[in-house]
Amino acid sequence: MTLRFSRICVIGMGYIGLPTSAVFADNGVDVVGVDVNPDAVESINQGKPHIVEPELDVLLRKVVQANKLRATLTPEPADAFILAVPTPFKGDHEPDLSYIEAAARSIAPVLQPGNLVILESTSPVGATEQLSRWLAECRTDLSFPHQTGELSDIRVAHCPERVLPGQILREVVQNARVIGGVTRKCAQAASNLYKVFVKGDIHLTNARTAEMAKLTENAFRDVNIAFANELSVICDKQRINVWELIRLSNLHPRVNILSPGPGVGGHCIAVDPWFIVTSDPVNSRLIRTAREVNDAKPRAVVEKVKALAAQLKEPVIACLGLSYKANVDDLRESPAVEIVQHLAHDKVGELLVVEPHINALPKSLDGTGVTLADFDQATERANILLLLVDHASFLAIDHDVVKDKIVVDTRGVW
Ligand code: SAJ
Repeated sequence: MTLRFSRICVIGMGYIGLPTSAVFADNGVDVVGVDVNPDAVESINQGKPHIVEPELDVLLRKVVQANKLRATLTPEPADAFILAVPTPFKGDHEPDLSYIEAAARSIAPVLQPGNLVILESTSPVGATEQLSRWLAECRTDLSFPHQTGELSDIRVAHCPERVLPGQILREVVQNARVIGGVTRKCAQAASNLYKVFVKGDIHLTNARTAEMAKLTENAFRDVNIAFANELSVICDKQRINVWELIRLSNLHPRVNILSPGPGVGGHCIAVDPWFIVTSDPVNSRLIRTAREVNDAKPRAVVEKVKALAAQLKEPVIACLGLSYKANVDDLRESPAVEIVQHLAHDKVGELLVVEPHINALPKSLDGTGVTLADFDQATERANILLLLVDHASFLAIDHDVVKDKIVVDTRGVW
């Protein structure tokens, strides 16, 4: 059975679901975008993204005006369904699959024989098969690949996204994709769908390998950043400039150390390695330790600032950047937010936050006495400049302005 995809339904209009929907729509597919948030649905239907991602506004306006993309609160029948919902972890770092389960139960009533269901959300090993089981529970009249293999009415596959926030529209098209099917035909069907716009190579495997591949990529990065962060703490104690050290060490042809920072943030690298650790705690010692090293880094920055502030009569600290990395508005799991929270809690001094990508401080900083300031105002008033995010607008600082200030540059860019 060769599937033709003229209409798809995407569940979850977030950082992945919305750009993916817009790109499908731009390539001629009719897309129904589903989200539980009525404000997001309304905004999308007006052609306005409710998230910040370069060039998404122009593309969304185009496909909404062309009637190729429409958002709604409930799933509708389609040739294929893509689930792009969050997979956070719970208090004990166990993955929370409740959003996937809810999405599965919401599409089950509209499934028809021949449909393809794809899980895009980063997921622990086994989640795609579990998705197939949840769908089967709701639709006993249909057969699913974990039951009847290649003969199933419905195909189920995992196709993890690998795009870099800030570069999503380019990477979603250009990156290679790993597609894992519950069966081979499931993988092939998913591959046919993504070929609508993906220019990178598409590699087929089974669902478990595809799930693990995605977790492995982010755990690899986490472990390597942890190495850099650990070095930065050691070097501080040894009075060695870690940035110079890394630059020199990286001259070796087989050494490539990443950059230390204030910690690791975002909803991917700081989260996904835990899906490996909780699935096999005994054998994942290195991956767990890397998480712990990176999670400890914000506290190390706070202690450094506290020691410097203690030498001043009236410390005024300009905290530059709140997002989890440069040139995005995303504050999720941001080490910069955590550092500002600790500084406020420990009453280290007056705190002025500069974050050009937001208009109001996040709720987590409510009632802390922290104020949002503009760059010139904050850098002029402060006696300590704490660079937390290497936003492009912070890089070209006038060195005369900072020369009699105490500078803590967590990104090594000044
Ligand atoms: N960071 C450092 N030092 C470095 C590199 C990064 O401290 O040398 C920090 C960043 O400041 C940030 C965090 O790590 O706080 C993560 O940033 P990132 O740009 O490395 O990655 P993300 O989280 O924006 O996106 C990652 C990407 N995965 C990999 O590069 C392996 C992306 O391709 C994935 O699609 C995404 O996770 C995801 O959705 O899983």
